[in-house]
Amino acid sequence: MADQPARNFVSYELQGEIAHIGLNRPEKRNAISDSFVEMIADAVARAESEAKAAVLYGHGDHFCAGLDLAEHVKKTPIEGIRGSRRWHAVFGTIEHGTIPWISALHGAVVGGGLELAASTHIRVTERSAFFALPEGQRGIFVGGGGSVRVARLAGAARMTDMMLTGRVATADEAERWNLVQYVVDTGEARRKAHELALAAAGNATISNYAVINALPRIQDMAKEDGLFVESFIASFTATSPEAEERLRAFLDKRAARVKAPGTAGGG
Ligand code: 1HE
Repeated sequence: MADQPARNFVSYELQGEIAHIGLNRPEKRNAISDSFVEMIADAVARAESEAKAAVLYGHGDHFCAGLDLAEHVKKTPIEGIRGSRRWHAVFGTIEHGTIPWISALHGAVVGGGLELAASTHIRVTERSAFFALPEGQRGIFVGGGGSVRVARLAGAARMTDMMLTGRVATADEAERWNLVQYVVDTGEARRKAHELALAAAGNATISNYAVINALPRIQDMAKEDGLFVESFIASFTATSPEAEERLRAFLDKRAARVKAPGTAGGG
């Protein structure tokens, strides 16, 4: 193994109801090795069990430099498949778990780092960040879900450009390409991600579950199937005890109103 599994490459902190999970191998730019993937899996499981939302960020100057290339020089084909499928499984627990995940991006968001960010539900980036898929330059292909998740965010044409030409996107380009939803100043991503996580944590748990699990699946369905499934989920959530209380609170004028952006309490 190219890394020392004895050290934990993932920091974990619970701030109230929000878990903060930090990729913590800055000396290798948070490159993800086999043991690192397992540490991410453990942190995700812990956040799922005790938090209402989670923030994912990188320690040091970069979010993540992707796959640990040192470990992959001499892998056999079947070992490569096992590794890729393990990334799929672990990133899938983020994407299709029970709590919303917000990633706070800065520096390099590259290769598997972008694939990891794409498995979170909302991406916040600092202006300094840069986004790339240098797999072609390394003689490999995406293996952490990028051909599905990154392509669905940015579109296959943009991903093809990034992979064929090595194009490196700025934060503003990443926002235009739908790779990220928020661009903030340097040093601000984690704070903004926490603010968004708090907002999401304030929703009904069942609504959040429906958003993160039903919405992507409905996207994959034919239109009529999607509408059919939507009705069941809408009815299931609306008839839950939590919905009854929240609907009652609105009608009794105990719940916050939607405010226009720029007004007190608005976005
Ligand atoms: C690494 C890795 C890594 C850095 N695997 N060791 N990813 C890439 O092709 C990106 C490769 N990395 C870079 O382009 C640069 O390192 C960065 C732009 C991210 C950062 O640059 P910089 O100047 O801050 O750092 P550095 O000097 O290049 O690297 C510092 C150390 O980290 C150095 O090790 P050292 O022992 O010489 O100190 C680097 O070798 C090491 N390092 N990145 C291993 N990725 C599931 S499929 C996903 C497929 C992919 O992710 S492909 C994309 C891989």
